[in-house]
Amino acid sequence: MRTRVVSELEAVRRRSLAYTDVDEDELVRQHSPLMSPLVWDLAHIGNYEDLWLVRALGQAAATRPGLDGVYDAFRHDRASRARLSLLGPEGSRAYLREVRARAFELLDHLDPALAHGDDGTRARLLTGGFVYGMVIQHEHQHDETMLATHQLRIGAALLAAGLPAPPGRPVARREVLVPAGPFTFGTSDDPWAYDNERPAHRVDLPAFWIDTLPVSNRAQLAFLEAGGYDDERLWSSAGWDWRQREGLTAPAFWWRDGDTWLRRRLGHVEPVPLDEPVQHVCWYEAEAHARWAGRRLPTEAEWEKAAAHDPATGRSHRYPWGDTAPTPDRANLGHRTSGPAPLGAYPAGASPCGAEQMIGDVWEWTASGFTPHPGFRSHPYREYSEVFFPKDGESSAFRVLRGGSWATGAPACRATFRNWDYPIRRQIFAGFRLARDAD
Ligand code: AVJ
Ligand code: FE
Repeated sequence: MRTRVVSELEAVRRRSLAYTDVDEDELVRQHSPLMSPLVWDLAHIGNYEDLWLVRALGQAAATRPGLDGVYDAFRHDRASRARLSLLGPEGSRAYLREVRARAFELLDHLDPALAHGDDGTRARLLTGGFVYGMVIQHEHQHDETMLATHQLRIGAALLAAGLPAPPGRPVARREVLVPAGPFTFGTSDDPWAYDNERPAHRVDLPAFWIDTLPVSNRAQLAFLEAGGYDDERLWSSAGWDWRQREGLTAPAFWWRDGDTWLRRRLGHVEPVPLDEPVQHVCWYEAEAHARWAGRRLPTEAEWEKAAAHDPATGRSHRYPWGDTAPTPDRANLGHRTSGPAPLGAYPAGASPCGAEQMIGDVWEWTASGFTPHPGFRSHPYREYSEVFFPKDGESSAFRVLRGGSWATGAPACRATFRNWDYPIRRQIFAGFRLARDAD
């Protein structure tokens, strides 16, 4: 456990530093009102590590008092963060180093603290290394957010290009039938699972069909060329309002040049690759596309059953292929590549029902709002999940996304992992997969 924690903490830090190894002006500037300045994310990562590893677990004083207000995501919205008195780039890096040194020092003295077991709260934080997993995942989540800031940024590429993705392949079956029956939704025993993934509970679903692959750029282009963006009947009323207000006519970062569709991807301009999963579409666009195709988005439970349920054992696995950690031949995660891999690139990552690319490549919008699993208990803080659940009698303002993207760090990805965002968001690395009722 200790070796794993140290290597994951170091790996994610290399990632954060790579995304912020850019000119000072790029770090402090507000690239989009949707995003924080990169330098805010950077020091926020350190502040979170200080809160949880140094203070909550280590019972030590703040590494640098007075920073909590500035780096509290609930105190200041993203668009206002550039106006706060933030640590500068060098100051942020130094803060991260100081916090990390104290966190490592604590880790060296951890076993005696555990053995005393005097403090139930700390013992619970430490069960299965949970609080370390939480801090590692939090940093990966902000790294993905920083990558979305890089994607929104206008200008020549700042980040090194990733490795080439494995080639795609034609997949024989377009959709598969998932038979009716119960499956285990969520988890109670995954040590690093967030509170919102818990507890495991049985859910009985009617049979449904789900696509073996996510929707491609080719299919999104077909929707577009069939007039899908201009056909009000395909859109929900909220979706159509948003489409009108924003003038949506194609996925974000796409434009037409003569007969070719081009896209901007992390500072590079290139033709839209037809056989990749579509990304940078909002939930409303996904919903309209599904209606055009005579299909629908899967519910969150359907998505997880298709990804994780093994009818041979009746169990849900941590990943579609089983319980072993992701490898580059099974899933496109962790920004190894600079985007999603072509359809069919991961036959070894198929789930028992035959669905592919459910983990990695693109987050997949589901039909579901973000609500608590039955028996949910907030842990260790309400602001991670609970404050985003709808109040009694209201419906969720968010939609759940599943499966992680090419930009998601592996420690922050598994079949039970739940992400959520507003149905209008397009800067995230999100696409979708289609489903339908079995009649
Ligand atoms: C789960 C991605 C919605 O970025 O707002 C980061 C993750 N929570 N810091 C977010 C998170 C606290 C969260 N999302
Ligand atoms: Fe955060």
